[in-house]
Amino acid sequence: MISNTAVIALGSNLNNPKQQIKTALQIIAGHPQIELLRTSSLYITAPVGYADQPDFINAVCIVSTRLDAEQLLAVLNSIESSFGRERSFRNAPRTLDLDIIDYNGESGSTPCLTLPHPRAHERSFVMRPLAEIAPDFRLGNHGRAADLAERLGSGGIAVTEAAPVFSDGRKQAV
Ligand code: PH2
Ligand code: MG
Ligand code: MG
Repeated sequence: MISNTAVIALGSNLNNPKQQIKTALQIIAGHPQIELLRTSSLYITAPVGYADQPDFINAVCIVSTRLDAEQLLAVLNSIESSFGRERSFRNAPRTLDLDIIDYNGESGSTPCLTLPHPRAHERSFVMRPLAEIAPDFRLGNHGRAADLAERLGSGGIAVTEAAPVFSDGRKQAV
């Protein structure tokens, strides 16, 4: 089987964000062509960019998948839509945001997807959860996740709940 590794960032700040993130992880884990390898804790984070909106819950997961990057993006976009995501304005509050941060360490752009995610390395709400589950992960040419997280600091971000655990007892599953 062709196996690809992707890092996905999850974010929500509307309608019970913790539950949105946990349910999204469950759906990702249950997808026939996606295997959830690792899940970070859930973090509560101050909004970055457009500030006049509720705090976010953020998490990061690492998956193995047979889907190519565009197919994975399509799956994530359809999960977002099923959560009632509406796209009103850039950085608007959202029920669920699923971003591909990295796919096999590839770099490049299509009209829909830029890899690695062009802003992830400057966002502690992505880098801290990623550093928690993969400190040595190298994001593009920006260096190690743990170093990036350290440099960005812990202002406006705190762990609020441990990583969900799968009901069958598998580590890091929902
Ligand atoms: N997502 C954004 C913009 N700002 N701020 C936080 N704390 N968490 C997010 O997930 C987030 C954000 C655009 O996707
Ligand atoms: Mg985003
Ligand atoms: Mg997005």
